[in-house]
Amino acid sequence: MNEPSSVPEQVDAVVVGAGFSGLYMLYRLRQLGMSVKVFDSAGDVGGTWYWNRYPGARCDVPTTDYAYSFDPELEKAWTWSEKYATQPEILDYLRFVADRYGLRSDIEFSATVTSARWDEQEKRWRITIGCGTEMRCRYYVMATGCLSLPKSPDIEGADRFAGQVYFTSRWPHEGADLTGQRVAVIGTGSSGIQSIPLIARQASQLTVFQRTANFSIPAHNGPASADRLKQLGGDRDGYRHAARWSRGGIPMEPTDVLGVTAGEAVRRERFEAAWELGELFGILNVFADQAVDPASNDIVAEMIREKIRSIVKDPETAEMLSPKGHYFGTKRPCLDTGYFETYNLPHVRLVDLRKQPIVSITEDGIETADESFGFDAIVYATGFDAMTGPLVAADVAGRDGLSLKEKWAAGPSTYLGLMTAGYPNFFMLTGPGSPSVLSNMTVSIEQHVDWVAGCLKDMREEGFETIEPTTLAESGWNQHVQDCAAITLLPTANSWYMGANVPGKPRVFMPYIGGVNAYRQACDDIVGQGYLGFRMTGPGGDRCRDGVIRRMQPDVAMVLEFLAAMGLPPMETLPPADARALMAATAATRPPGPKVGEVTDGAIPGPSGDLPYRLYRPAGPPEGLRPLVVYFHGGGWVLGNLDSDDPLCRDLCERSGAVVVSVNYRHAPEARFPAAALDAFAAVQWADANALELGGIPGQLAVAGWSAGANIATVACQLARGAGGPHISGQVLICPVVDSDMTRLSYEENGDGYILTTALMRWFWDHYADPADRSEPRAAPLRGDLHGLPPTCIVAADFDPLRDEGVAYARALEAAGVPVRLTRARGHTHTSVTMVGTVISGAPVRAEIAEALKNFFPSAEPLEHARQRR
Ligand code: N01
Repeated sequence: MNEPSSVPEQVDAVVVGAGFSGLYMLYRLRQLGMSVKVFDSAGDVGGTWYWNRYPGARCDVPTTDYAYSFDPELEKAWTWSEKYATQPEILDYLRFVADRYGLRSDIEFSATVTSARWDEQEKRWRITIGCGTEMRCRYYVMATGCLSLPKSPDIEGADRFAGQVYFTSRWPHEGADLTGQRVAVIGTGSSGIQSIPLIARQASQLTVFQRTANFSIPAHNGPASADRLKQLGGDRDGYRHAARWSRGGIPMEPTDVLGVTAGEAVRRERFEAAWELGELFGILNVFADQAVDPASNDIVAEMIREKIRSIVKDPETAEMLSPKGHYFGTKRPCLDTGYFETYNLPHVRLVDLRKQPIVSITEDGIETADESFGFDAIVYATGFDAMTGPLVAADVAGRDGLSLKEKWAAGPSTYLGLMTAGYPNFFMLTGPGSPSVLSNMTVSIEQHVDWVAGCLKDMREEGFETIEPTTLAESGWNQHVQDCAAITLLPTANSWYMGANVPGKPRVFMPYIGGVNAYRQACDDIVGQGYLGFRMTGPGGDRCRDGVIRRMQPDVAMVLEFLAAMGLPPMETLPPADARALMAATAATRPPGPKVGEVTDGAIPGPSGDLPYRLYRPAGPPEGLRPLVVYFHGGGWVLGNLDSDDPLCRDLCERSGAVVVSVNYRHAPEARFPAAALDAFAAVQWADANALELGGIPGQLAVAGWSAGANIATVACQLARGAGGPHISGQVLICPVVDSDMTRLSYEENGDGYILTTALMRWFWDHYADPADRSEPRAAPLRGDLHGLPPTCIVAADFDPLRDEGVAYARALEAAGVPVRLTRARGHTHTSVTMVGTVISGAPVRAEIAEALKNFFPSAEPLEHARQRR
């Protein structure tokens, strides 16, 4: 592997980029004894800090944390002067690092890599630099950064302007003297917000063209935080370790205070503390639910708007500067120094492009729909083609000649943001699908570089020459990245995270939002499992450990972790009364579920005494008749009651628009098989007979249930079919128990660790039915005659021991001619789909259930019509 570096056209590794990531990659590859060549189109090291020299450019992560941590001696040798260092100081730091480790000798500056092609014969990359110099390498690393390709100014007439034109991302090295000039700034992202106060100091007139008002908080710059310095000084290793295993790459305890339930005083106190602290991760951590719950998010957003109104004197300007239309944190918030105050200066004006869009840039200024402006200089602070831009721009072609641009035409596809299938030995540092821009970049960079270096070392030791992810592993990771984003509000914004700032770019959430800690764990787990999801080849043979590293929905995994940490006793070790009490205690702490029009309790005459029921009527005119759904709660025939499934019933009612009647039935072991099933049938008969009184449309009756409740729901359908009525329009069976056979594969795969366990299921059966009765169709409806049953919606969850019997029931019903909709609750457990308000990823499944319910019924009949039919 270690070929002599005197052969210039062939090295072990080529790295593109000499910023934070490229420099450290070079350092680590050299440690492995590899020959390396780094190319950068810039004239010096620095990456983003080489180019972004606009006035006011600073980091937005405290510099104590925004630095390398790989060498304690380096940390001792460098002292930052401010809490947020300026661009010149950060650039000095990177120069200092390059010199300290003698890195420059392997870096070629002002050299742009124009193409990279994988040569399958040679198992090497052919790299073209500039106009034609060629180079070969075994490993090709793009350390090109996430925000390095400026977005072209997509504004009509941009090339016509005769005055000075500046881009914040390509600011002249000699600086720009704007003294006494009439200046326009277009764009109010971080670059605009940092530069506007300083440009205002020079310009005679400054006009800011704002398309989207942005959230910004004061940086309160000054000396580095004494508290942080003390922590670092006291226990550097502990501090850096905590950063590596934190959510964002900075040691910080995530709050568990919920915005929606906190009192006004707590809300205010937490917000003011974050405002005073002046750190992005602080303001993003005011409430635990602000990134997922619109109501909580709005509390923070409104408090920021209040601050803006208190700073900006002109109410109209203050209103224009107050962000609306996107949730706080869904576009990257900014840290500023006197940004909003700048608009109090008499020579500064804000133009709202939502009200008067730019029509064209002209020779001497800017024309909007309402006005013509004359300028001496225009500053574009219009952002970047983020994350994918620099990667696809580099003309990378993989094994089959397919360019990365073509492969990613519908959005980036990576394994861990590190590699992509079809491109062997091609590594991206902080690529799409990794925490990157959502984290402290330096921590994420070090983790990526260390992972790549570790991987190359392992390959060498095991005799492999190439590595590449499998398509299965890659699509699994892409799915996980999207699942993590989908439970947050972030995909709702037109942000550069979504590619929404570049016209025509696919709308895909690109960074990994699951956290630096979760991501690091996934990377470590992959290595621990023999490079799961990677194919390695070499002279000694091939090795492929195919698979998906994270299949569970992220919020489901969090709930499981939370429950495991509580250390509750397994239900099956308790007497039923204690198990019921435990279930009631945990249910008391969960969110209540959505509001519905009306909730009333009543009693049904059952076969041996009254059965309590709770009726949920959707919002709307009280006299309107609705389809009726009789619902049975879960709990293994032993546990549960009207309260246990209350949030789920509210959710079903609200989503489907049906009247839901939740019926409590007799429980085992006090009332064993077939008591629960007979109660269910009696309840359905009663509901049918009393439909009008319940607000239901006669003849439009469905049943639904979860787990054992789904068992008795479908048994009731079988009994109704056998008895010739009542007519049931459809059945919804959520993770149903339909068989007593516990040998299916899903029991083997999911029988332990996902709340409903094999042991618990056995406990349920033992309480409910004698072994001799368990194959009876009223206990195991899969074994019954399924002909003539109503249209069915079955939910089968991936991590449920009952998954396969649910699927088997769906297949058997289909074979019997019953229309079936099988909904796979991907990444869910037996219980998680029902956790309304806690497990956000369950919402799309419940939406599907509601859709199925609606489809069971013909469109609602007018009231009079229904009454006549009765
Ligand atoms: O770019 P941006 P940026 N007509 O995309 C507007 C990092 N960073 O360079 O929001 C009119 O955020 C655009 O409007 P809209 C940081 O991660 C860090 O400021 O698309 N306006 C927006 O207002 C940051 O998030 C620091 O409606 C147009 C602005 O231009 C990322 O880099 C400092 C337009 C672009 O904002 C990017 O920040 C600087 C058009 N045609 C940057 N096109 C630190 O503090 C775009 N806009 C470390």
